[in-house]
Amino acid sequence: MKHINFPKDFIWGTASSSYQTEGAYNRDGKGASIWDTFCQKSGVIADSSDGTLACCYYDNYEEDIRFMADAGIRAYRFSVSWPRIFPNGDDPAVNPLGLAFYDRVIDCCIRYGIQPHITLFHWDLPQSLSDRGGWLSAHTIEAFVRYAAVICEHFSDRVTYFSTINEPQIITKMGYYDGLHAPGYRLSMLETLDILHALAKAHALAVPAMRRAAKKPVKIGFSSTGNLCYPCSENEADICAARTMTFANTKENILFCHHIFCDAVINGLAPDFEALAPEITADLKSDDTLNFVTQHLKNVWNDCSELNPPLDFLGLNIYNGRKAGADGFTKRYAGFPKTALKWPVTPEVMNWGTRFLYERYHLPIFITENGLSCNDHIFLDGKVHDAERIDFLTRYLLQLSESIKEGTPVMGYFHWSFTDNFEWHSGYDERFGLVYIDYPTQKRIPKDSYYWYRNLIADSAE
Ligand code: PNW
Repeated sequence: MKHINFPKDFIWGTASSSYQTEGAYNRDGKGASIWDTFCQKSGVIADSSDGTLACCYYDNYEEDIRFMADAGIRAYRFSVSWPRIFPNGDDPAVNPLGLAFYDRVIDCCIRYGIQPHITLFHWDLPQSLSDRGGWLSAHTIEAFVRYAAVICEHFSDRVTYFSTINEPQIITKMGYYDGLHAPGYRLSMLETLDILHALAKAHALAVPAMRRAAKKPVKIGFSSTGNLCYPCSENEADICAARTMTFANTKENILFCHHIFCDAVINGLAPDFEALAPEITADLKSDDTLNFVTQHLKNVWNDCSELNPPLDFLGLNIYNGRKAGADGFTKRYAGFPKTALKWPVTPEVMNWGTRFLYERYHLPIFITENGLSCNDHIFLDGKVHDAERIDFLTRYLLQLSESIKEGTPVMGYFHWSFTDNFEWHSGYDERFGLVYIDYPTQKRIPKDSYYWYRNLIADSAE
């Protein structure tokens, strides 16, 4: 029998992001982000909603943090909204009211014994910077580095853990290629990779600037996501195949893989141009040649050996993966378990994903996101019986504990998310929280999974 068994000092946490929870979209001098603007376009958000109110967390943060503390949660990962600090992204002076809000949040965490983990960029790019060239402009990169240093200088007396960017892979794929996320562009795969490179550069320049600005030593990382494969058996050949397919340079993997970004910013390695170029050429809308693509990639990614300042941890956002082996991918049977978003339930990725990524990057790991949307309803007894979430958590955490037993240094787990929130282009219909939000009243109702998580944390401490 396998047991969920975690080290006593394992950090049990929960995660959220600014645009998805805060609301108060124009309060206290905040500028517009690309998400404020994007949501106003018709047809882009499933329920035509936006984040102008979201969870009203701007006013309710204390209630949420108190609920976290009541569950024994030790760490809280949240993001700072860049346009609250610099309304246009690069204003000459910081907005003191923006800093004051996060001062309140952080002081509240500390009062309740919760360790704050700050993410600098969880997708809400100041609209003004986007209008002036966005990530492809050196100016945006400079502005990010300055913003990162200001945040580190101001909060490092109370905060140790900082992440630069959340999921560069989803930013580029969904924001600049599929157009499903802000700013809604549909660039070519080649151009999208230029944006990915710009994010790598912004990260790489921000890290030393943050360390210089910090008042106390800080721990810096970022959160990566992407395709993961797990083996169909424990035979060496199948494990090997799953590893290879995780880091494949095939067309379907290019914009949703861990390794292009991580190889550059952790290992200082350029992408495999020869493998990528033909796949990208096949995707081009123009008749550019293979030569052109190869040369372009080489020009853009020529600085990888300078993109890897030392990091303290690697954040992994893990939701699902594919079963693979020496014979290729395993087709999922009809009726395979899926979450409300139709994401397959594949707990084994927690075990193998963390192992494969540790083998390649050798950094201590935090699971900075994992969770699911399911059909949560308030029942007649006024409770939310989310058995599906408890089942999911049990399976995924069991697999995570297996990886730790095998020696993978996983330091903590941040459940996505603490409360229900604005799920990007899916709007409010998708509910990822341990705590239900009744949006019309903004009432918080802990789901059964909240109590399950509380018991798990208590049991793990024994
Ligand atoms: C993450 N995929 O995004 C984000 O960091 C969160 O803000 C978000 O709410 C959460 O996951 C749930 O969606 C992802 O298509 C979006 O595999 C899409 C994917 C993965 C992560």
